[in-house]
Amino acid sequence: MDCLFCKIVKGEIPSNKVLENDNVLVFHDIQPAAPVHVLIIPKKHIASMNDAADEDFALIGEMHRAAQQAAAELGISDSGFRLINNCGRDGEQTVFHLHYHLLGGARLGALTG
Ligand code: IU
Repeated sequence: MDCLFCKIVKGEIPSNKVLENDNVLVFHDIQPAAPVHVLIIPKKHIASMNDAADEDFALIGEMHRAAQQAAAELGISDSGFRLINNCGRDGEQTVFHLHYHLLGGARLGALTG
């Protein structure tokens, strides 16, 4: 399968890792949109949040735990952060391997449409 994030999981494409366990990988986004901007991905290929099946939601819980751990590791727990999933066309998803963006390190402004 020609999936960029699967290649990162397999180590075929390098990434700047923040943390990794059996099921989840966290690495720095190549085009940061905030002082801290990392991506939380499952090692299992799931194309988008729309494609998550019932059995995937424990894994999605693990992604949230990894986001909390990465925030602590990166020193933004106390100041706060934003955790975002872009899904599909209107969500402006560009990489079709499920991921959360963890953004912080500055005041991010209110969400607008
Ligand atoms: P999106 O939610 O699918 O739009 O986010 C994809 C992100 O993947 C985006 O922020 C890119 O900068 C990021 N990214 C990356 O970190 N490394 C890459 O090689 C590529 C995209 I292509």
